[in-house]
Amino acid sequence: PKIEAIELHRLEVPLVRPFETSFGRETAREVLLVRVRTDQGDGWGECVAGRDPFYSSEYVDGAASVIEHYFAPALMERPAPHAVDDGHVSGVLIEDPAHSAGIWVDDREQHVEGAAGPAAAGGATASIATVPLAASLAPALAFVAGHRMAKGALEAAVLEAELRAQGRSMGECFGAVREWVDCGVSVGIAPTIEELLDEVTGYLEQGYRRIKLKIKPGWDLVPVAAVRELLGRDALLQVDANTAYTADDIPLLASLDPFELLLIEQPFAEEDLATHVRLAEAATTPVCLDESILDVTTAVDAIERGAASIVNIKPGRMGGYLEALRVHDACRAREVPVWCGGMLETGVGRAANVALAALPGFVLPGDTSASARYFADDLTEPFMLGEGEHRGQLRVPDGAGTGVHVREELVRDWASSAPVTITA
Ligand code: OSB
Ligand code: MG
Repeated sequence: PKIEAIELHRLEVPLVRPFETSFGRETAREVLLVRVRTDQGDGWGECVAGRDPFYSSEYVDGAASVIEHYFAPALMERPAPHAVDDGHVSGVLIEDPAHSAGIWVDDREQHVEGAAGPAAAGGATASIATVPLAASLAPALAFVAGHRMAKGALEAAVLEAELRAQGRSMGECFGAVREWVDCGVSVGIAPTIEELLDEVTGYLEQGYRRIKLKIKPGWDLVPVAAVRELLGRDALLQVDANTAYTADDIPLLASLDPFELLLIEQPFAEEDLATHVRLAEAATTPVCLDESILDVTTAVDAIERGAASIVNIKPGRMGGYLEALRVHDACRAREVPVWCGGMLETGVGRAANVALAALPGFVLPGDTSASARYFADDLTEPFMLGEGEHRGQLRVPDGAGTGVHVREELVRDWASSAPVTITA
């Protein structure tokens, strides 16, 4: 396929309940959707950036801007004006034999198949070769530093268009080994312990197979003790600090050990692997990384240093699903369990996440909750938890592309600004 146009849609979708973390409180999800139009059909991708640069340095305005001013022109065979005028970027416009569109390729050529080392041989990474247009995105966009969430949204849209044209599902492309995936739920910081227990009780009644509590200094030991007591010893319980702690808190965090948590997620700063290593040595609870895992290189480094024994895979944060496949394969080769994280995605992003979570290395329940946990009405067919043996699970979509359809009337109704279209 050849990319003919890229559309950016900005939406504001109200959440059914406010979501509070150590870095802030959200009452609505600011969504950036990318639609890629190709000569063989369209694809949608969802950007996971938040409204504010609090979880990471990326945020929605920045993602929309970098796509409009750098990525879309580069993919549309138009030299990015800034890149050429400043002479900062040593990109070259080439004809890629895999498809008819010219693409920008960075001189500093990055990821290619096999970049993950031995772990990349075979495994899910092998499927990258079947989607050459999507695979051409990361190298074509590498001339821009960072902005992984923006890159990931574009790649997801291109991947969807390419798979729809091939009549293949994301699950099939990624190498899904199951039709249903285990779901957990991420529970925000609550105003009181009583309200926290009410919320958790509701999720248990709905069937969720794992509870994740958001923690921060002052909201850790007491809520963890209360929820562990509610759940009983056998239920899966884990915590996520979103970088709220420092090395001084290692004894406090180690005192969570008796609660037999499945893992503690990202207690320290994104850049600070060393303090995560120290906690891993001081505590029995496994340390899991989220924000620190930018790609397969940082994942392997964190594992080899002993900073993480479990990895949260969020494709959007790693620049896309294809890099997420590399991280999956690298972790699997090292017997490191992974699970699929979430960023309060609508059905567009959720569909692809659920397909990814069906890979063999995803051995822990993900933050792939049902649509109703987030929104009164989803942008796509709603994701609903199964019943009977599928209680607490979501079914992996098997239609072409994401397997779900975007309700375009809602994209219009919920728009927070006019859509932007970049054409060749
Ligand atoms: O750290 O996992 C996180 C939401 C926004 C930003 C960061 C995180 C989260 C979540 C929500 O925990 C997970 C979900 O989508 O249900
Ligand atoms: Mg997290």
